[in-house]
Amino acid sequence: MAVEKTFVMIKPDGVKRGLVGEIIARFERKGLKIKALKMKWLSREEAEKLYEVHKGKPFFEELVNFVTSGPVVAMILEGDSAINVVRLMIGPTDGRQAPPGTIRGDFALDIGANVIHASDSKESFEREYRVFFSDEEIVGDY
Ligand code: 3AN
Repeated sequence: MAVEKTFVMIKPDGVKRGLVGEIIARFERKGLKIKALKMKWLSREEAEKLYEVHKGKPFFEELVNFVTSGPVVAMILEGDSAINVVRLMIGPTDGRQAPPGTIRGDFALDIGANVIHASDSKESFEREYRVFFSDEEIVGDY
């Protein structure tokens, strides 16, 4: 399989609850490499850009309000099949449906406040990471 990069964002609920270290530790233990890492409080414009595919959906306003309600921690992870591997590790969107052992399954009980976001495709990755990082901020091989 191919080495890929993916974009991950620990949402304001995850940051406020002190789950940043726990979540990053899971990705490191899995063998994924951190290629960029940043804490940031998103503006409305940035949040709308990040979630532009959901524009027009009934939960869009709530989603933008939530993701701008506190700082988030964003990162780029790299590894074999990283996009799919990270999606499996975070679990389904609704924390109530997410299996134990997944990040949402272990830490979320809600569909909106679900602790973490991760890109679902190469196209999403390409769009999403640019909301946070310039190409110069992605470290080289180590
Ligand atoms: P995922 O984050 O699992 O890829 P998406 O892309 O379907 O889920 O949804 C993006 C974000 O929108 C989710 N992380 C979630 O916080 C929010 N969301 C999705 N569906 C709902 C909903 N029905 N009500 C409230 N928020 C939602």
